[in-house]
Amino acid sequence: MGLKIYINGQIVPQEEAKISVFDHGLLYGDGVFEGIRAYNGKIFTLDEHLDRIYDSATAISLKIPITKAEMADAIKQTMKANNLTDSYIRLVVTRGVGKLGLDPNKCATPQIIIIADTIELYSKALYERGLDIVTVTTIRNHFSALDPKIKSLNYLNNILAKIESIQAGAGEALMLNKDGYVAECAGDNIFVFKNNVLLTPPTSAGILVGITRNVVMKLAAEMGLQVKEELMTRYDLYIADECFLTGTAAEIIPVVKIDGRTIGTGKPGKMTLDLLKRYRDLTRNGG
Ligand code: PXG
Repeated sequence: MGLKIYINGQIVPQEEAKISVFDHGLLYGDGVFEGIRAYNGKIFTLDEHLDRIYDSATAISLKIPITKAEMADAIKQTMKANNLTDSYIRLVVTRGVGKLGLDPNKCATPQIIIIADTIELYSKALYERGLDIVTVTTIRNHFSALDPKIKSLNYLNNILAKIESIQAGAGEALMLNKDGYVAECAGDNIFVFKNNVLLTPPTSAGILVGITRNVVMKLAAEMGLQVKEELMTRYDLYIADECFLTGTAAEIIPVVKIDGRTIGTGKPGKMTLDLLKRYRDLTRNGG
């Protein structure tokens, strides 16, 4: 079954949703994106995702040609055209069509693409068993090179990390920053519990400021837990009581092994599962 795709103000069958080979999004990875979820017909944390993609665009001097309200409307129209209530929405804004050469001024208009698809979830078994992750040799981009806060179409840093973890037979790739501090995973943020305190790397460690990360920190604070953004080394992960990853698609996924070492009891942690339950309640029932 073909999807209906939003492309530059029109909703068309996926076969007709095409972009030029001269789009700088393709030629140079020049563009930005978002991954958003909708539950029961309601788009979760839409404003936060819109703020992030407009900020990402601003950071690369790309002016998105429609307003946030128009973008929100376009997303809703795309979901409706596909009859979706539970969906993974991929928003892409490319620099647009231009002559060869890096200069973004060669491109007249940014292209806006919205894909609303069904979501492919990690298996239930994985949530029950927990993930096995490994530290990879690919370090997270330094903010002076390409700030990880920008969710750009340049995802090779993360893909190279992902390839390493796949080759190691692990479920995710743990990335350190250039100073050796824990940054994040290839496509998820990382958290640990130690002595009932929830710890996660600060944004200054060089990470994508995950929207799920922010929601989880808020939920934990509401549960009366102490939450700290702190620089961590692998040591802090190895001695943790519990560990989990967060992301729009994965939500909250327990981690039970890091670099072959068992974390905590080797089973998904109690507090992690409690947080997951609350997160699912919030996303599906509004809390
Ligand atoms: N870190 C990185 C590097 C990410 O790309 C997250 C953390 C989690 O952020 P959110 O805001 O989702 O809590 C991400 C998430 C996709 C896709 O295909 C998107 C991500 C990762 C992998 C694939 O849309 N972004």
